[in-house]
Amino acid sequence: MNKPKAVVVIPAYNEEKSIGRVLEEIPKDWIQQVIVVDNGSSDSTSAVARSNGAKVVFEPSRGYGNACLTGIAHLPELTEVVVFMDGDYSDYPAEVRNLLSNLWSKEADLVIGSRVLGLREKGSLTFPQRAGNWLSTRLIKWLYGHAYTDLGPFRAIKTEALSRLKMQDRNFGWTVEMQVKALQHQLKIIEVPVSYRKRIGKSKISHTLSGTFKAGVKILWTIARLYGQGTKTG
Ligand SMILES: Nc1nc2c(ncn2[C@@H]2O[C@H](COP(=O)(O)OP(=O)(O)OP(=O)(O)O)[C@@H](O)[C@H]2O)c(=O)[nH]1
Ligand SMILES: [Mg+2]
Repeated sequence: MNKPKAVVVIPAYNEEKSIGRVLEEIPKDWIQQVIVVDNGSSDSTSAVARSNGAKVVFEPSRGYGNACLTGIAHLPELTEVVVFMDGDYSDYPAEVRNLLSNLWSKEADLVIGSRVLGLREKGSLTFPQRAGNWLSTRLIKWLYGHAYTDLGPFRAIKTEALSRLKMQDRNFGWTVEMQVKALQHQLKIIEVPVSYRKRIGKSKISHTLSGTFKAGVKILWTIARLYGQGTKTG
């Protein structure tokens, strides 16, 4: 099959224990380059990433969205597809093949890796995460008529479509911003099941009470805000 020129962007904050394994397992025949965005780590994330063949760029301002924005600012010219995945080894890097082959063969603009449709290690998605996903995707269905099953981080999007979305969110609202804007821009969207497991290293967001709460509020607020903007601008 004809393959797109695809680049992986991995936001990483203190992931020295996991990032090497993530990079090792990314299928080289599908990916032109891996960009690890070191989000101000105090450990050896960047050294480990570099020694595993990634290009490392730095984003000192913390926040998942900030790291993704910096990653896409460093895409090589002519990149056709950008893949996002986490650096904590929760996603299965080899499944990037499935994301890309579906995106390409179905001529989609955006492929969401759905952890809800895939195989999950017990405890890898917490109850508040599942409830938050359910609530957010229901709200999106109600507002836009499109049924997502997940807001997972593992996804692939055509570069040209991504630039039309003019992404802005600097932290937890990034994934939902992309999905809502994709609907507002009438992108062709598909989902494929992806597997998910417990992260390597200490949980920073989803297994902490304050992280879960902040992320949940930000996600719901982002859906409401984007809907408001969309109705104003038509
Ligand atoms: N928490 C956090 N993660 C960041 C930041 N910048 C980049 N990341 C990376 O973003 C990805 C997702 O963050 P995670 O901490 O795994 O978030 P999560 O999956 O919701 O929760 P846990 O895996 O339980 O910590 C990881 O690769 C992080 O290293 C940041 O400012 N904060
Ligand atoms: Mg994680």
